[in-house]
Amino acid sequence: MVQPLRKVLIANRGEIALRIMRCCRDMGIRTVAVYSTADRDLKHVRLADEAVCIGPAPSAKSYLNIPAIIAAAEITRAEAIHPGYGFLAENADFAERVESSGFRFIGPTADVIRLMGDKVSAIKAMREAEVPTVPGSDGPLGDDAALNHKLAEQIGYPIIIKASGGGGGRGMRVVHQSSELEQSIELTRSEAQVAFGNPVVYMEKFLQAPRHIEFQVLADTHGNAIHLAERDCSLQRRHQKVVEEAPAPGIDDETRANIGRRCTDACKRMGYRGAGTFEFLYENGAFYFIEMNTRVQVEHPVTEMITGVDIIKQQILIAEERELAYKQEDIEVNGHAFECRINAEDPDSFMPSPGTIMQYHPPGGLGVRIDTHIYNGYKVPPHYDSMIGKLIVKGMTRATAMSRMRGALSEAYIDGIKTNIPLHMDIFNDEGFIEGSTDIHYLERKLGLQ
Ligand code: MV4
Repeated sequence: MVQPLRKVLIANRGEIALRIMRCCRDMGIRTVAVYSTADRDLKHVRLADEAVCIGPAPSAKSYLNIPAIIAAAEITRAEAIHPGYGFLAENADFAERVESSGFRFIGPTADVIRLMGDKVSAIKAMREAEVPTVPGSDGPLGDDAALNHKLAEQIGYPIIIKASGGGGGRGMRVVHQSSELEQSIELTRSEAQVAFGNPVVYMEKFLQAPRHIEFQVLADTHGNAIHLAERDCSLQRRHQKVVEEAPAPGIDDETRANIGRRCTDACKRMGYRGAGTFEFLYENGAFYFIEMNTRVQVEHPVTEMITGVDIIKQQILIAEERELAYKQEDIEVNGHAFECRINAEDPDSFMPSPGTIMQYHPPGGLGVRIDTHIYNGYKVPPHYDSMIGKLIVKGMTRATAMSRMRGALSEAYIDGIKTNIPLHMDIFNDEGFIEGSTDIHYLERKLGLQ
Protein backbone atom coordinates (compact mmCIF):
# COMPACT_ATOMS: atom_id res chain seq x y z
CA MET A 1 0.00 0.00 0.00
CA VAL A 2 1.47 3.31 -1.08
CA GLN A 3 1.24 5.86 1.72
CA PRO A 4 2.00 9.30 0.26
CA LEU A 5 3.63 11.58 2.80
CA ARG A 6 2.30 15.12 3.18
CA LYS A 7 4.49 16.36 6.01
CA VAL A 8 7.99 15.30 7.11
CA LEU A 9 9.85 16.37 10.26
CA ILE A 10 13.60 16.78 9.77
CA ALA A 11 15.40 15.63 12.93
CA ASN A 12 18.75 17.22 12.08
CA ARG A 13 20.55 20.51 11.44
CA GLY A 14 22.97 22.15 9.02
CA GLU A 15 23.56 21.18 5.41
CA ILE A 16 21.78 17.82 5.56
CA ALA A 17 18.63 19.37 7.04
CA LEU A 18 18.63 21.86 4.16
CA ARG A 19 19.27 19.04 1.64
CA ILE A 20 16.27 17.10 3.00
CA MET A 21 14.09 20.25 3.11
CA ARG A 22 14.85 21.01 -0.55
CA CYS A 23 14.03 17.45 -1.57
CA CYS A 24 10.69 17.53 0.27
CA ARG A 25 9.89 20.84 -1.42
CA ASP A 26 10.66 19.28 -4.83
CA MET A 27 8.27 16.45 -3.98
CA GLY A 28 5.48 18.72 -2.72
CA ILE A 29 5.88 17.54 0.87
CA ARG A 30 5.58 20.09 3.70
CA THR A 31 8.44 20.25 6.17
CA VAL A 32 8.90 20.74 9.89
CA ALA A 33 12.30 21.91 11.11
CA VAL A 34 13.38 21.29 14.70
CA TYR A 35 16.18 23.39 16.15
CA SER A 36 18.12 24.19 19.30
CA THR A 37 18.31 27.69 20.77
CA ALA A 38 21.77 28.02 19.14
CA ASP A 39 20.27 27.29 15.71
CA ARG A 40 17.40 29.79 15.34
CA ASP A 41 19.13 31.32 12.30
CA LEU A 42 19.75 28.10 10.36
CA LYS A 43 18.80 28.46 6.71
CA HIS A 44 16.42 25.49 6.65
CA VAL A 45 14.67 26.72 9.81
CA ARG A 46 13.78 29.89 7.94
CA LEU A 47 12.70 28.02 4.79
CA ALA A 48 10.72 25.16 6.34
CA ASP A 49 6.93 25.39 6.49
CA GLU A 50 7.04 25.10 10.28
CA ALA A 51 9.79 25.16 12.90
CA VAL A 52 9.82 23.99 16.50
CA CYS A 53 12.48 24.75 19.12
CA ILE A 54 13.32 21.48 20.86
CA GLY A 55 15.81 22.58 23.52
CA PRO A 56 19.06 24.31 24.44
CA ALA A 57 22.31 24.22 22.46
CA PRO A 58 23.91 21.00 23.79
CA SER A 59 22.89 18.12 21.47
CA ALA A 60 21.99 15.90 24.39
CA LYS A 61 19.19 18.35 25.25
CA SER A 62 17.98 19.03 21.70
CA TYR A 63 18.98 16.94 18.65
CA LEU A 64 19.37 13.82 20.83
CA ASN A 65 16.25 14.55 22.91
CA ILE A 66 13.86 11.83 21.73
CA PRO A 67 10.74 12.93 23.69
CA ALA A 68 11.16 16.55 22.47
CA ILE A 69 11.44 15.43 18.82
CA ILE A 70 8.42 13.13 19.05
CA ALA A 71 6.43 15.90 20.77
CA ALA A 72 7.36 18.25 17.90
CA ALA A 73 6.08 15.68 15.40
CA GLU A 74 2.84 15.34 17.38
CA ILE A 75 2.07 19.06 17.68
CA THR A 76 2.80 19.70 13.99
CA ARG A 77 1.01 16.51 12.86
CA ALA A 78 4.02 15.37 10.85
CA GLU A 79 3.67 11.90 9.32
CA ALA A 80 7.29 10.83 9.09
CA ILE A 81 10.69 11.70 10.55
CA HIS A 82 13.89 11.92 8.52
CA PRO A 83 16.91 11.54 10.84
CA GLY A 84 19.65 12.64 8.38
CA TYR A 85 23.11 11.43 9.53
CA GLY A 86 24.72 11.52 12.96
CA PHE A 87 22.59 12.34 16.02
CA LEU A 88 19.76 9.74 16.19
CA ALA A 89 20.10 8.36 12.65
CA GLU A 90 21.37 4.92 13.75
CA ASN A 91 19.67 4.77 17.13
CA ALA A 92 17.39 1.71 17.04
CA ASP A 93 15.50 2.83 20.15
CA PHE A 94 14.67 6.12 18.42
CA ALA A 95 13.44 4.35 15.27
CA GLU A 96 11.29 2.11 17.48
CA ARG A 97 9.79 4.99 19.45
CA VAL A 98 9.12 6.98 16.26
CA GLU A 99 7.14 4.11 14.78
CA SER A 100 5.36 3.10 18.01
CA SER A 101 4.23 6.75 18.27
CA GLY A 102 2.55 6.37 14.88
CA PHE A 103 5.13 8.07 12.63
CA ARG A 104 7.13 6.54 9.81
CA PHE A 105 10.89 6.43 10.41
CA ILE A 106 12.64 7.26 7.12
CA GLY A 107 15.19 4.48 7.35
CA PRO A 108 15.29 0.74 8.07
CA THR A 109 13.27 -0.99 10.77
CA ALA A 110 14.59 -0.82 14.34
CA ASP A 111 15.56 -4.51 14.39
CA VAL A 112 17.73 -4.16 11.26
CA ILE A 113 19.41 -1.03 12.70
CA ARG A 114 20.10 -3.04 15.87
CA LEU A 115 21.42 -6.01 13.90
CA MET A 116 23.89 -3.82 11.96
CA GLY A 117 24.79 -1.75 15.05
CA ASP A 118 26.12 -4.92 16.66
CA LYS A 119 29.24 -5.63 14.57
CA VAL A 120 29.42 -9.34 15.44
CA SER A 121 25.83 -9.91 14.29
CA ALA A 122 26.37 -7.70 11.20
CA ILE A 123 29.40 -9.77 10.13
CA LYS A 124 27.48 -13.00 10.76
CA ALA A 125 24.64 -11.76 8.53
CA MET A 126 27.15 -10.86 5.81
CA ARG A 127 28.84 -14.28 5.91
CA GLU A 128 25.44 -15.91 5.52
CA ALA A 129 24.83 -13.72 2.44
CA GLU A 130 28.28 -14.51 1.00
CA VAL A 131 29.51 -10.93 1.33
CA PRO A 132 33.31 -11.28 1.74
CA THR A 133 34.47 -10.48 5.30
CA VAL A 134 37.88 -10.16 7.00
CA PRO A 135 39.40 -13.48 8.16
CA GLY A 136 38.68 -13.55 11.88
CA SER A 137 37.07 -15.08 14.92
CA ASP A 138 33.69 -15.68 13.29
CA GLY A 139 31.90 -14.49 16.44
CA PRO A 140 32.67 -13.20 19.96
CA LEU A 141 35.95 -14.05 21.69
CA GLY A 142 35.65 -16.18 24.82
CA ASP A 143 37.87 -16.17 27.91
CA ASP A 144 39.87 -19.29 26.96
CA ALA A 145 43.37 -17.80 26.49
CA ALA A 146 44.77 -20.91 24.78
CA LEU A 147 41.92 -20.87 22.27
CA ASN A 148 42.41 -17.15 21.56
CA HIS A 149 46.15 -17.70 20.99
CA LYS A 150 45.41 -20.57 18.62
CA LEU A 151 42.95 -18.42 16.69
CA ALA A 152 45.43 -15.52 16.40
CA GLU A 153 48.17 -17.89 15.14
CA GLN A 154 45.78 -19.29 12.54
CA ILE A 155 44.83 -15.82 11.32
CA GLY A 156 48.43 -14.59 11.54
CA TYR A 157 49.76 -11.47 13.27
CA PRO A 158 49.14 -8.57 13.23
CA ILE A 159 45.49 -8.98 14.29
CA ILE A 160 42.98 -6.42 15.51
CA ILE A 161 40.60 -6.73 18.47
CA LYS A 162 37.34 -4.83 17.95
CA ALA A 163 34.37 -4.12 20.19
CA SER A 164 31.08 -5.46 18.83
CA GLY A 165 29.35 -2.31 20.12
CA GLY A 166 31.97 -0.03 18.53
CA GLY A 167 32.39 1.06 14.93
CA GLY A 168 33.62 4.13 13.10
CA GLY A 169 37.04 3.72 14.71
CA ARG A 170 35.89 3.44 18.33
CA GLY A 171 36.89 0.48 20.48
CA MET A 172 39.69 -1.27 18.60
CA ARG A 173 43.28 -2.30 19.28
CA VAL A 174 45.98 -3.74 17.01
CA VAL A 175 48.01 -6.67 18.38
CA HIS A 176 51.44 -7.33 16.82
CA GLN A 177 52.62 -10.36 18.80
CA SER A 178 51.26 -13.13 21.00
CA SER A 179 52.83 -11.71 24.18
CA GLU A 180 50.38 -8.77 23.93
CA LEU A 181 47.27 -10.78 23.10
CA GLU A 182 45.64 -11.51 26.44
CA GLN A 183 46.16 -8.02 27.83
CA SER A 184 44.86 -6.43 24.62
CA ILE A 185 41.69 -8.51 24.70
CA GLU A 186 41.09 -7.60 28.36
CA LEU A 187 41.75 -3.87 27.78
CA THR A 188 39.48 -3.68 24.73
CA ARG A 189 36.80 -5.62 26.59
CA SER A 190 36.80 -3.34 29.62
CA GLU A 191 36.89 -0.18 27.49
CA ALA A 192 33.98 -1.55 25.46
CA GLN A 193 32.00 -2.23 28.63
CA VAL A 194 32.48 1.39 29.74
CA ALA A 195 31.95 3.01 26.32
CA PHE A 196 29.15 0.87 24.90
CA GLY A 197 27.83 -1.12 27.89
CA ASN A 198 28.76 -4.24 25.92
CA PRO A 199 31.91 -6.30 26.66
CA VAL A 200 31.72 -8.42 23.48
CA VAL A 201 34.90 -8.27 21.38
CA TYR A 202 36.00 -10.10 18.23
CA MET A 203 39.22 -10.66 16.29
CA GLU A 204 40.17 -9.89 12.69
CA LYS A 205 43.31 -10.03 10.60
CA PHE A 206 44.73 -6.49 10.66
CA LEU A 207 45.03 -5.16 7.11
CA GLN A 208 48.03 -2.84 7.03
CA ALA A 209 47.40 -0.49 4.12
CA PRO A 210 43.91 -0.99 2.71
CA ARG A 211 41.64 1.50 0.94
CA HIS A 212 38.19 2.30 2.32
CA ILE A 213 35.64 1.54 -0.40
CA GLU A 214 31.91 1.53 0.28
CA PHE A 215 28.87 0.46 -1.75
CA GLN A 216 25.64 2.49 -1.77
CA VAL A 217 22.43 0.47 -1.81
CA LEU A 218 18.70 1.18 -1.99
CA ALA A 219 16.10 -1.41 -0.95
CA ASP A 220 12.31 -1.11 -1.03
CA THR A 221 9.59 -2.80 1.04
CA HIS A 222 8.69 -5.10 -1.87
CA GLY A 223 11.88 -7.16 -1.86
CA ASN A 224 13.75 -5.16 -4.53
CA ALA A 225 17.30 -3.91 -3.98
CA ILE A 226 19.82 -2.13 -6.22
CA HIS A 227 23.32 -0.76 -5.74
CA LEU A 228 24.59 2.63 -6.93
CA ALA A 229 28.23 1.61 -7.32
CA GLU A 230 30.96 2.53 -4.86
CA ARG A 231 32.84 5.45 -3.31
CA ASP A 232 36.47 5.63 -2.26
CA CYS A 233 36.72 7.34 1.14
CA SER A 234 40.35 6.52 1.94
CA LEU A 235 41.41 10.13 2.53
CA GLN A 236 40.70 10.61 6.23
CA ARG A 237 42.23 12.00 9.40
CA ARG A 238 41.41 10.54 12.81
CA HIS A 239 38.46 8.61 11.35
CA GLN A 240 37.00 11.79 9.84
CA LYS A 241 36.69 11.61 6.07
CA VAL A 242 38.17 14.62 4.27
CA VAL A 243 37.74 13.88 0.52
CA GLU A 244 35.53 11.24 -1.11
CA GLU A 245 35.18 10.19 -4.74
CA ALA A 246 33.04 8.01 -6.96
CA PRO A 247 33.62 5.65 -8.62
CA ALA A 248 36.66 4.22 -6.78
CA PRO A 249 39.76 4.38 -9.00
CA GLY A 250 40.69 1.02 -10.53
CA ILE A 251 37.49 -0.91 -9.77
CA ASP A 252 36.29 -2.55 -12.99
CA ASP A 253 32.67 -3.13 -13.99
CA GLU A 254 32.83 -6.86 -13.32
CA THR A 255 34.14 -6.44 -9.77
CA ARG A 256 31.58 -3.70 -9.12
CA ALA A 257 28.77 -5.94 -10.36
CA ASN A 258 30.03 -8.87 -8.27
CA ILE A 259 30.40 -7.01 -4.95
CA GLY A 260 27.30 -4.89 -5.61
CA ARG A 261 25.24 -8.04 -6.22
CA ARG A 262 26.40 -9.55 -2.93
CA CYS A 263 25.35 -6.36 -1.12
CA THR A 264 21.89 -6.30 -2.70
CA ASP A 265 21.43 -10.01 -1.97
CA ALA A 266 22.29 -9.29 1.67
CA CYS A 267 19.68 -6.49 1.71
CA LYS A 268 17.01 -8.86 0.42
CA ARG A 269 17.91 -11.57 2.95
CA MET A 270 17.70 -9.25 5.95
CA GLY A 271 14.61 -7.32 4.82
CA TYR A 272 16.56 -4.10 4.51
CA ARG A 273 14.53 -0.93 3.86
CA GLY A 274 15.87 2.39 2.58
CA ALA A 275 19.34 3.67 1.74
CA GLY A 276 22.38 1.93 3.20
CA THR A 277 26.14 1.63 2.85
CA PHE A 278 28.33 -1.46 2.97
CA GLU A 279 31.82 -0.48 4.14
CA PHE A 280 34.74 -2.54 2.88
CA LEU A 281 38.47 -2.53 3.27
CA TYR A 282 40.11 -3.15 -0.11
CA GLU A 283 43.64 -4.57 -0.29
CA ASN A 284 45.52 -6.41 -3.06
CA GLY A 285 42.42 -6.62 -5.23
CA ALA A 286 40.15 -8.13 -2.56
CA PHE A 287 37.14 -6.69 -0.68
CA TYR A 288 36.57 -7.31 3.03
CA PHE A 289 33.30 -6.16 4.65
CA ILE A 290 33.78 -4.34 7.97
CA GLU A 291 30.56 -2.47 8.83
CA MET A 292 27.20 -1.38 7.46
CA ASN A 293 25.75 2.13 7.86
CA THR A 294 21.96 2.20 7.98
CA ARG A 295 21.59 5.91 7.18
CA VAL A 296 22.21 8.39 4.38
CA GLN A 297 25.86 9.42 4.45
CA VAL A 298 27.60 12.79 4.26
CA GLU A 299 29.23 11.75 0.97
CA HIS A 300 26.04 10.60 -0.80
CA PRO A 301 26.28 13.46 -3.37
CA VAL A 302 29.27 11.92 -5.22
CA THR A 303 27.08 8.90 -5.92
CA GLU A 304 24.21 11.14 -7.03
CA MET A 305 26.56 12.97 -9.42
CA ILE A 306 27.70 9.79 -11.23
CA THR A 307 24.35 7.93 -11.26
CA GLY A 308 21.82 10.76 -11.48
CA VAL A 309 19.78 9.15 -8.68
CA ASP A 310 18.45 11.47 -5.93
CA ILE A 311 19.19 9.33 -2.87
CA ILE A 312 17.14 11.41 -0.41
CA LYS A 313 14.13 11.26 -2.75
CA GLN A 314 14.53 7.49 -2.99
CA GLN A 315 14.57 7.26 0.83
CA ILE A 316 11.26 9.12 0.96
CA LEU A 317 9.67 7.08 -1.86
CA ILE A 318 10.74 3.87 -0.10
CA ALA A 319 9.22 5.18 3.17
CA GLU A 320 6.00 5.68 1.20
CA GLU A 321 6.19 1.96 0.40
CA ARG A 322 6.57 2.54 -3.32
CA GLU A 323 8.43 0.08 -5.49
CA LEU A 324 11.87 1.19 -6.66
CA ALA A 325 11.46 2.78 -10.10
CA TYR A 326 15.00 1.64 -11.05
CA LYS A 327 16.16 -1.83 -11.95
CA GLN A 328 19.87 -2.63 -11.63
CA GLU A 329 20.23 -2.46 -15.45
CA ASP A 330 19.01 1.17 -15.33
CA ILE A 331 21.96 2.23 -13.18
CA GLU A 332 24.96 3.49 -15.14
CA VAL A 333 28.14 5.08 -13.88
CA ASN A 334 28.77 8.31 -15.78
CA GLY A 335 31.87 10.39 -15.23
CA HIS A 336 33.71 10.96 -11.97
CA ALA A 337 32.88 13.01 -8.87
CA PHE A 338 34.80 14.37 -5.88
CA GLU A 339 33.60 15.86 -2.61
CA CYS A 340 35.60 18.11 -0.29
CA ARG A 341 34.23 18.43 3.23
CA ILE A 342 34.55 22.10 4.18
CA ASN A 343 35.18 22.49 7.90
CA ALA A 344 35.30 25.61 10.06
CA GLU A 345 38.73 24.78 11.43
CA ASP A 346 42.31 25.96 11.46
CA PRO A 347 43.97 24.32 8.42
CA ASP A 348 47.21 23.73 10.34
CA SER A 349 46.11 22.80 13.87
CA PHE A 350 42.66 21.36 12.90
CA MET A 351 41.17 23.22 15.89
CA PRO A 352 37.51 24.25 15.37
CA SER A 353 37.06 27.84 14.23
CA PRO A 354 33.48 28.93 14.96
CA GLY A 355 32.38 32.53 14.41
CA THR A 356 30.59 34.84 11.99
CA ILE A 357 30.90 34.42 8.23
CA MET A 358 31.60 37.96 7.06
CA GLN A 359 31.88 37.18 3.36
CA TYR A 360 30.97 34.09 1.38
CA HIS A 361 31.61 33.81 -2.35
CA PRO A 362 30.71 30.32 -3.54
CA PRO A 363 32.30 28.83 -6.67
CA GLY A 364 30.04 27.77 -9.51
CA GLY A 365 29.83 26.61 -13.08
CA LEU A 366 29.11 23.38 -14.91
CA GLY A 367 29.52 20.31 -12.76
CA VAL A 368 29.96 22.24 -9.49
CA ARG A 369 27.58 21.60 -6.60
CA ILE A 370 27.64 23.10 -3.12
CA ASP A 371 25.65 21.61 -0.26
CA THR A 372 25.82 24.13 2.56
CA HIS A 373 23.61 26.07 4.93
CA ILE A 374 26.01 29.01 5.33
CA TYR A 375 25.30 32.58 4.17
CA ASN A 376 26.74 36.06 4.70
CA GLY A 377 26.35 36.94 8.37
CA TYR A 378 25.70 33.35 9.48
CA LYS A 379 27.29 32.58 12.83
CA VAL A 380 28.84 29.08 13.03
CA PRO A 381 27.97 27.90 16.55
CA PRO A 382 30.67 26.20 18.65
CA HIS A 383 28.37 23.40 19.86
CA TYR A 384 28.32 21.04 16.88
CA ASP A 385 30.48 19.34 14.25
CA SER A 386 32.75 21.77 12.40
CA MET A 387 31.60 20.73 8.91
CA ILE A 388 29.88 23.75 7.32
CA GLY A 389 29.35 22.38 3.85
CA LYS A 390 30.52 20.23 0.99
CA LEU A 391 31.96 21.17 -2.37
CA ILE A 392 31.16 18.52 -4.95
CA VAL A 393 32.33 18.48 -8.57
CA LYS A 394 31.73 16.17 -11.48
CA GLY A 395 33.73 15.73 -14.67
CA MET A 396 33.75 13.27 -17.54
CA THR A 397 37.01 11.74 -16.29
CA ARG A 398 38.83 11.64 -12.95
CA ALA A 399 41.43 14.09 -14.31
CA THR A 400 38.85 16.64 -15.52
CA ALA A 401 36.91 16.37 -12.25
CA MET A 402 40.15 16.95 -10.40
CA SER A 403 41.07 20.10 -12.33
CA ARG A 404 37.51 21.35 -11.93
CA MET A 405 37.88 20.88 -8.16
CA ARG A 406 41.12 22.89 -8.18
CA GLY A 407 39.33 25.70 -9.99
CA ALA A 408 36.35 25.61 -7.62
CA LEU A 409 38.62 25.61 -4.56
CA SER A 410 40.55 28.62 -5.86
CA GLU A 411 37.28 30.46 -6.55
CA ALA A 412 35.79 29.73 -3.12
CA TYR A 413 36.14 32.58 -0.63
CA ILE A 414 35.02 32.49 2.99
CA ASP A 415 36.02 35.31 5.33
CA GLY A 416 35.47 35.64 9.09
CA ILE A 417 36.31 32.07 10.05
CA LYS A 418 39.16 29.74 9.21
CA THR A 419 38.43 26.79 6.92
CA ASN A 420 40.26 23.74 5.65
CA ILE A 421 40.11 24.96 2.01
CA PRO A 422 43.94 25.35 1.96
CA LEU A 423 44.27 21.69 3.01
CA HIS A 424 42.02 20.65 0.12
CA MET A 425 44.21 22.70 -2.26
CA ASP A 426 47.25 20.77 -1.04
CA ILE A 427 45.45 17.45 -1.46
CA PHE A 428 44.36 18.21 -5.04
CA ASN A 429 47.96 19.08 -5.90
CA ASP A 430 49.39 15.95 -4.26
CA GLU A 431 51.06 13.62 -6.77
CA GLY A 432 50.10 10.41 -5.03
CA PHE A 433 46.46 11.47 -4.75
CA ILE A 434 46.42 12.60 -8.39
CA GLU A 435 47.68 9.12 -9.34
CA GLY A 436 44.95 7.50 -7.27
CA SER A 437 47.43 5.57 -5.16
CA THR A 438 46.19 6.26 -1.64
CA ASP A 439 45.26 4.14 1.35
CA ILE A 440 43.54 4.89 4.69
CA HIS A 441 46.82 6.15 6.20
CA TYR A 442 47.85 8.32 3.24
CA LEU A 443 46.62 11.69 4.54
CA GLU A 444 47.95 11.23 8.07
CA ARG A 445 51.31 10.22 6.61
CA LYS A 446 51.34 13.31 4.37
CA LEU A 447 50.41 15.60 7.26
CA GLY A 448 53.05 14.04 9.47
CA LEU A 449 55.70 14.85 6.88
CA GLN A 450 54.75 18.52 6.57
C1 MV4 B 1 40.29 -2.37 10.28
C2 MV4 B 1 41.55 -1.92 9.82
C3 MV4 B 1 42.47 -2.87 9.43
N1 MV4 B 1 42.17 -4.18 9.52
N2 MV4 B 1 40.05 -3.70 10.35
C4 MV4 B 1 38.59 1.91 11.51
C5 MV4 B 1 37.19 2.40 11.50
C6 MV4 B 1 36.34 1.21 11.53
N3 MV4 B 1 35.25 1.41 10.63
C7 MV4 B 1 37.19 0.07 11.11
N4 MV4 B 1 38.53 0.58 11.04
C8 MV4 B 1 39.55 -0.19 10.62
N5 MV4 B 1 39.34 -1.52 10.66
C9 MV4 B 1 40.96 -4.57 9.98
N6 MV4 B 1 40.69 -5.88 10.06
C10 MV4 B 1 41.79 -0.54 9.76
C11 MV4 B 1 40.79 0.33 10.17
C12 MV4 B 1 41.07 1.73 10.03
C13 MV4 B 1 40.38 2.53 9.12
C14 MV4 B 1 39.35 2.01 8.32
C15 MV4 B 1 38.66 2.80 7.44
C16 MV4 B 1 39.01 4.15 7.31
C17 MV4 B 1 40.00 4.68 8.07
C18 MV4 B 1 40.70 3.88 8.99
C19 MV4 B 1 41.73 4.44 9.74
C20 MV4 B 1 42.41 3.65 10.65
C21 MV4 B 1 42.08 2.31 10.79
